[in-house]
Amino acid sequence: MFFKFTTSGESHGKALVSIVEGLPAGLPIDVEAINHDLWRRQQGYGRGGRMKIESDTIEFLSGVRHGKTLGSPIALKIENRDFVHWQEVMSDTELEVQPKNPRLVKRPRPGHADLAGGQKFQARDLRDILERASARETASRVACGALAKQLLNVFGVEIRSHVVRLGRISVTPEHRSWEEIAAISTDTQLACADPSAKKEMIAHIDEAKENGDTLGGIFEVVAKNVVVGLGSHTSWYEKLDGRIAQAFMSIQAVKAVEIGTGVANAGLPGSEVHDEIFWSKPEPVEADQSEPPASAGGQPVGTANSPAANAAGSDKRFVRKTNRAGGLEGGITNGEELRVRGYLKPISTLKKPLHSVDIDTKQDSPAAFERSDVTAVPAAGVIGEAMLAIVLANSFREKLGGDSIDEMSRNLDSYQNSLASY
Ligand code: EPS
Repeated sequence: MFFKFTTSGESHGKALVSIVEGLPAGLPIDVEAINHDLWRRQQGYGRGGRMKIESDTIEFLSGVRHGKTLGSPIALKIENRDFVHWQEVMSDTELEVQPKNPRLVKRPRPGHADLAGGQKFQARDLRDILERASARETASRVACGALAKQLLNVFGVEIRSHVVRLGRISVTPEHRSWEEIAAISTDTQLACADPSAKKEMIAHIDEAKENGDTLGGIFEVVAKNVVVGLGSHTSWYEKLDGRIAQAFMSIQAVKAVEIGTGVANAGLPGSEVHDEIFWSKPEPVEADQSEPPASAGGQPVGTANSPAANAAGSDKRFVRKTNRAGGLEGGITNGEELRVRGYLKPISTLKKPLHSVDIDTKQDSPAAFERSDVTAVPAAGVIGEAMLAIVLANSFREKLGGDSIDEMSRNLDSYQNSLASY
């Protein structure tokens, strides 16, 4: 059984509902941890007024009993508190009397799904499109991702994220070690490893808000202690980098994905890109290894190969001194930290609207504006963690099978024993 999830729900509808399939039986569920991730997603600096209304928490409808998974599909619900203000506009039954303010959307926002979706689905009220295209849906992803994280935690996998760039402000140096990223409080409104860049980012967001504008940026998600051998080189659809890219690109506003130092690697010779392999004792990772040697353009290795990669009876193992590949070679995890970056375009709802056209009158008109966020980059880090967790949980299920968490753990032990004698 693979780890699968699906979400349903409109931004201002009654609730977001998700179904998660493929968690083994007997996994203890920590509801507080799920709600904490939902809270983190909502805190992101630059969110609009909506976040003052919502306070996301989950309710399990099925699949969990006495605090543990049953191995059956899990249904969970997150209420939209804002729905009380939208009951007529979002009514699921036909209205006999139209609301005083039907909040019809006729002026598509450039960059949003409004126009292309309206044309495709023949919607004369673009609200039919935007309600589902909205990033409100990512609350569901974070809840499902938090469940995936709880499976991964059993196998020692940890996932964290941080903001690398916000608009024109970048963290310097951009590469940050696991220790630096893990030291960032999970309660922060903007997870940034560089306090002075963080200050500038906040000022930049305030300035964009003042100007009625929006900002994009880059977030990085890092997974540590990922076993060697998830994903496969054998078929295009099994390559884990491809699956991660799809998962990240599906996050609203993400327009590019980078694995390791993939973007810079395209401009360097192979001798400065590929992570050389050694057979030796793993070197202790020093916190100040965050700055890669400029000439090599490489990243220091955050963690050595999984302990399972030890040869039997030896404390030597395959090691790499750099991790420019971001933990993936040939679409297979190689035991190094998984490092994935998502690049977001600025949010497409601008308070100072861009030029658009009324879909009925065809007259020039400013694009629609209701209420919006200035930036979603800090929140996107939390969503990226969830998407990476979901992809990895699926890979663990593929690799290890098993109906219960105990059976999965036994299967991992057996696989690690085979790695140890390699
Ligand atoms: C969104 C617009 C804003 C965001 C919303 C996504 O909502 P509203 O139009 O109700 O103010 O706050 O994000 C969320 C509600 C959320 O939970 O992330 C959009 O148009 O995509």
